[in-house]
Amino acid sequence: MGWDAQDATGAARYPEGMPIAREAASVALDSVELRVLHLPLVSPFTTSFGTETVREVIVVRVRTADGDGWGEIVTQPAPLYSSEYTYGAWDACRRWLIPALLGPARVRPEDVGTILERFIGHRMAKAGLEMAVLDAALRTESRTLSEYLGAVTDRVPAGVSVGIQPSPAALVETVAHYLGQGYRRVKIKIRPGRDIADTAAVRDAFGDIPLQVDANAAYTLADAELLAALDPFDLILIEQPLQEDDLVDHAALARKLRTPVCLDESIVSAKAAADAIALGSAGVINIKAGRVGGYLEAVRVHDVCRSAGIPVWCGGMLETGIGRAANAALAALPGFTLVGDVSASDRFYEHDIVRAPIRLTDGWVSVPTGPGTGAEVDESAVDAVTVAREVVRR
Ligand code: SMG
Ligand code: MG
Repeated sequence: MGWDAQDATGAARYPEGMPIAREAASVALDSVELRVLHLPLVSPFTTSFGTETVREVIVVRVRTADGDGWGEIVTQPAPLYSSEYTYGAWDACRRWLIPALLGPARVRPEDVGTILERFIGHRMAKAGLEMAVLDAALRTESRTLSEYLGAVTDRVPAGVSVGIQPSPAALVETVAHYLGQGYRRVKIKIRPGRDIADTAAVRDAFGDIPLQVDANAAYTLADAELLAALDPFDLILIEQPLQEDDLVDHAALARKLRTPVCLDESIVSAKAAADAIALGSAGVINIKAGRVGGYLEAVRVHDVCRSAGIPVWCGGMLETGIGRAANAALAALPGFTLVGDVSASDRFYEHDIVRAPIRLTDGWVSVPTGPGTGAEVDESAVDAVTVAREVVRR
């Protein structure tokens, strides 16, 4: 199954996919291991929340009677992107979520969400646990995550998310570096004071490249006029200009802008996506499995958007090779008609924790073909960056 060429907006068209029955094997969980990793970034990543130089992330390993599965909890160290944060997720997992999962004799990946439903929130934690169970279950069936989720293509175009740089000139230099590597769409981070001039600098330097901006909730509706000044730059979209819970204000803002408004932080579930669409708060939606509580809910968000005619793209949370492989599979679903933040591992990491890190081929990323997520974890690489470890047993 191939891809059509991108159109001028950076969108890519997919062939129609056949719906699949989504049911995987059940597994008998013996234990769940959590590790906090500190993975150094190749360069600092600055957003409207601040700067990170090390990716602090949790990896999950489930041990089952039939083999292991790995997942990733994409929280940040501090509750800035969302209310979740590393050691909050850690505590929720060890105290509540993992004991609940270890209750039944066997679990199917499709049961994880239901088992954990009574615990409010903690979506990234739930997503990482579900991913590990899904990985283990699909491996027992020698099945790929992409086939299970309903992928319709074997490669996805790569987009890069570029953090705020010391100056617009430095931003142009950084963007040139990524374009040189073949990235097919550029997203730049903006915040008040680093918006119009940065966008203008990139547009002036590179002409009509597919370009979009991400504000990470740094503005209010009072900034509508300022944000309308981005309209002349022909951006694909502006991502999450206002606060997470500002659906009504986003709808008001969308009416004032020519640039499509895309929601990221606000879309925490398929229901939230349906609400945002009904309110007119989003013309585009960014799908991140962690933010919505797992890859299964991510597919439900995709399905809601697809039937409403709302284009989606796959977001990123600086994933390790585990989540990066899973994202490549998700991004191969038919509704993902815009280029996502699906990048090569070396965009963030010199040493990933998997044996075959995701890489770029002519600006594309291959959808993994191995069983489960397709990521083969390099345990010694994991050991080298582990700063905390706990095993919760049945
Ligand atoms: O994984 O390529 C990536 C990062 C993409 O910009 C990215 N993510 O809001 O979309 C977003 C940010 C969240 C990162 S946590 C500050
Ligand atoms: Mg975002």
